[in-house]
Parts: sequence; C-alpha cells; structure tokens
Amino acid sequence: MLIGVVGKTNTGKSTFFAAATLVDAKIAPFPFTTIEPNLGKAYVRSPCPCKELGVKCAPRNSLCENGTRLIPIDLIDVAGLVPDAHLGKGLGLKFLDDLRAADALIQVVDVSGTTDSEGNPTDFYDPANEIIFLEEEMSHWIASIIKRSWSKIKGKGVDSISGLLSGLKMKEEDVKRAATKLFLSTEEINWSNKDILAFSREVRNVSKPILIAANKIDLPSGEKNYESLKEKFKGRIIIPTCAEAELALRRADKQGSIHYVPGDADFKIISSDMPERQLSALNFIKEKVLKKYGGTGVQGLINRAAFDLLNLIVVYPVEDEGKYADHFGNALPDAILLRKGSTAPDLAAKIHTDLAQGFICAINARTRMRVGKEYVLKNCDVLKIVSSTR
Ligand SMILES: Nc1nc2c(ncn2[C@@H]2O[C@H](COP(=O)(O)OP(=O)(O)OP(=O)(O)O)[C@@H](O)[C@H]2O)c(=O)[nH]1
Ligand SMILES: [Mg+2]
Repeated sequence: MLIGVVGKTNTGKSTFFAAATLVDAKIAPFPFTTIEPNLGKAYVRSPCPCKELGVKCAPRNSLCENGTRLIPIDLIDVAGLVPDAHLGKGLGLKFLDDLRAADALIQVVDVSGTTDSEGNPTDFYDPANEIIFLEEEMSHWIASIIKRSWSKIKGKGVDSISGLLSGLKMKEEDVKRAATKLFLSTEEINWSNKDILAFSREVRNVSKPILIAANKIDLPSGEKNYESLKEKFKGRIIIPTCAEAELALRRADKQGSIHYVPGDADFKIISSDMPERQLSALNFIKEKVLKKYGGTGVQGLINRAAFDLLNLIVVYPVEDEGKYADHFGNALPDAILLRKGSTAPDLAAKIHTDLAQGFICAINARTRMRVGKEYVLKNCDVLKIVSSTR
C-alpha cells in the first residue's frame, strides 16, 4: 500500500513526509526544493490488542507504544506542482509518474495563504485555488498517459484503456464505470481530446482519492482560511495540520528530550536541561496546535488515508492461539494491513503463498473457534492459520 504526498510547491510536503517517516528530506522555504521523490515508511496508528488480551506483546514488523500499535505503510513525497504544469510550467507533469503506484493521496495545502500559485511569498493567497488546480493537473497527467498510447488504443474496446491504466492502480470496473457515466463509446474507442480529459477527471476521482492537509495552520491566517475551505469543499476530508510541529516533536522524541507518540494531543518533557528556545517552541506547539486542534494532523491524515480512503483493517496472525504468539513465544508479533472484505485465505497469502495453498482453516484466538475459507476478517482479529503446508 502506498500513500502519495502531493500539492503546490513550497507548501510543506517534504516537511510532512519527514515528520511522518523521520527520513531526512530536503526542506526549504522556496519553490522546487524537491526534484527526485523521497520514499519512506509512515505508521498507521491502531489500538494493540495486547492490553485487552493481557499479554506483553513483542512486535516484529511494527511498534507498540503503551498499547498503541504503529504499523508501517509506504509514503512517497514528490516534487511540487504549479498551475499549467501540463503546459510545461514549473517541473511539468512527468514527475507525477512517480505516483503511478499510489493508492491514495494526501494533498498538502498552504492554508496560511502566504505562498502564491507558484510557491513564492505573498499575502492573502486563496488556498482553495490549490485544491482546484491540483485536481485539474492530475487529470491532465492521466489524459497525457492515455494520449501517449493513443495509436494502440484507438478503435479498440475500453479494455485496452483498463490495461493501460492498471499500472496506475486503476481498476477495470472503475475505468468502465467512468466511461459509461460519461456516455463514451466503450466498444470501439473514438474519443475526442475533450472526452479523454473528462474521462480522466472521472476516473481519477475514484482511483486516486485525495485527502487535504490544511498545513501551516499555526500561521496567522491559517484558522480563518481553514474555516473557509471547509465551507467551500463540503464533503471533503480537510484536516488542520502543522507538519513543522510534528517534525519538531518526532525529532525531540528521537533525541530523548521528550516522550511523544505520533497522533497524541500531548507530550511529556523528559530532559531536565532543555535549552530555553526549544522549551518555548514546544510550549507554542502545545498551546497553539495540540490543545487547539487535538494533534498536529499528520498522524490523523495517515490514519484517515488508511482507514477511510483505503478501507484497511489490521489483523494479527499467530501460531500459538493459546498464547497469542509465534512459535518462539513472541506475543502478537506481526500486525498486517489488509483491505476490508479480505478473507482468512487472503491473510494466509499475505504471510506466505504456501500457507494459502495449503489453507485448511483458521482459528480465532479470542473465541478458539474454527473459521473456514469464507471467513471475512474483522479489524483487530487475532488468527492462527491452519495449513497442510506448515
Ligand atoms: N509555519 C509553518 N511552516 C511550515 C510548516 N510545514 C512546512 N513549513 C515550511 O514551509 C517551507 C517549505 O517546506 P517544504 O517541506 O520544503 O515544502 P515542499 O512542499 O516540499 O516544497 P517543494 O519541494 O519545493 O515543492 C519550509 O520553510 C518549511 O519549514 C508548518 O506546518 N508551519
Ligand atoms: Mg519538497
């Protein structure tokens, strides 16, 4: 599963990325700092069943912070966009190819309105424009991919477009639905450029859903602009965000000067000789971001992307259902992210193809009941897979 970080240039995308992954990405207060993409692991936050089951867990593929499981998910930060990128402005659209594999996107918007459409300093820029032009440029990107292969697609069935777009994680049924909704020919494609763009808008909407990070909420016009974005884009998920605050908290936690779990609305100071400057910066974060908005927004966005956009659930496979452990006795070693609707054999396949091939049944560790291959996994399930191959 891959989440992409996108948006206008100089809005704080790399700050968001660095805060979520602790990868050292280049951050600077001017446009086009990022050229090559940054890749890292962010974490999905979910309650760990260890407390409820009364075991001390020994996580292997994830972390557990006092009953909160942090499960890795891939994150990619790409270069920034400007309006008319499809006409060659800024860095153009080519770099969006880095987002082919993304399942969902987080758009980082500069909600303070202090950078103009090209990322240069200004006052009172309306961040609503960023939301509109990003979607438009993304649609042009999809259209350009279709046009590049037009000679191979023209006159063929809509399946040829599905084949082309499957590399963009776009499902066949979504492609068909988009074409049918727009009354476009699906048997023998003969679409105009306008049709291709309209189709691209439609299919992007379903296949690359976008959450909005209203970033730089700490700056003076942030709150006012955030309220107006919510009003203008009713129905969209818009989260007040301060990526800079999250980055400062994560780094201070890593240094050992504070204890902070990503997504918490508070932190604990550990260091007894913290410099005055850092102390006052942390106080600012506490008063103006954490208390006001209930968190920095970064973790909230990763979680909303994972649970609301991608419809993921967390499942814990074990080998010893009595101890909720693997065969070494490590309790709840792995937390696996799967799509809602996945079945017990899907979990087996995620662990090892052999395990899925020899699938006999699964045992629900909580109830000790056997479940069959039709069993639909529930969030937080703890399951033992019984297979003839193990
Ligand atoms: N006040 C404030 N500044 C922020 C916040 N997040 C990022 N910034 C600043 O915004 C500037 C741009 O940050 P980057 O992360 O480099 O932005 P970007 O979107 O990756 O920029 P490009 O790669 O150039 O497109 C830097 O000076 C950051 O310190 C925030 O939450 N609040
Ligand atoms: Mg950047």
